[in-house]
Amino acid sequence: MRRALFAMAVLALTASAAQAAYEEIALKDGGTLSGVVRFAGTPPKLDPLPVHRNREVCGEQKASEALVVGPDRGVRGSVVLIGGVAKGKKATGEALLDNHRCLFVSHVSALAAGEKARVKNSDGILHNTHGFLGKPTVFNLALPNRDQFVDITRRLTRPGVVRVRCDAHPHMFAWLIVHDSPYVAVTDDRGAFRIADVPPGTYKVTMWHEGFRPRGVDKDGRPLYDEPRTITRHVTIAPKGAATVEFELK
Ligand SMILES: [Cu+2]
Repeated sequence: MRRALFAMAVLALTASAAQAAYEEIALKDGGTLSGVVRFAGTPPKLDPLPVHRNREVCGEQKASEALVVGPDRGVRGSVVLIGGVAKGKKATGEALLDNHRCLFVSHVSALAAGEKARVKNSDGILHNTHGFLGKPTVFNLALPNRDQFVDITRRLTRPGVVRVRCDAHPHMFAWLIVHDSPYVAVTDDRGAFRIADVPPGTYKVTMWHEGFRPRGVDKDGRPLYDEPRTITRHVTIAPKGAATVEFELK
């Protein structure tokens, strides 16, 4: 009897998780969360990444984008996610992952699950854009032609961190952070971000940044870094209020 009850409870949990899809509503009193991610201490100097193929187009080497520290120690490419927003604004953005001069532009993108996402090749050489959600592949796209687009919206229906690489060029890698709501942003060159139209409430806010301490290379010559890191805060956003939060990356 107890086991049967337990099984039913598990089923109920699974069902409620499946039904807890994000709901778009009209917001009247949404607030704003803004802030900055700064590097604490002296940032490590990252070695440039050697280019192994298509040097005539790509050049000899590319700067690593695993850690980019700008003015006032602002960190570019950190992701800030507001957790637990079940109802809120409509996702209106579009993620474009461009293979541009043998780099992924942008190196870090964030979007809501189901929001439009496309991969582009701006170069006249073959790139192969390969995305992994954990171990499994979520997309694997050979893009031989210049100005070729592939829509990957339907490959990104589950929240999570998608690691992207180019199978043709070991120096090329990027990140797509897929969130369960549109309340997510990537920091700019100054380390700043802004998320608007947040329903009033208290939220768990998470800062994510890819690993940047070098850990050598794999057998294909891909650069390895340590694990991504996260910092979590609780933030209250008042009706039509403006909350701020700062994160320190070390
Ligand atoms: Cu490539």
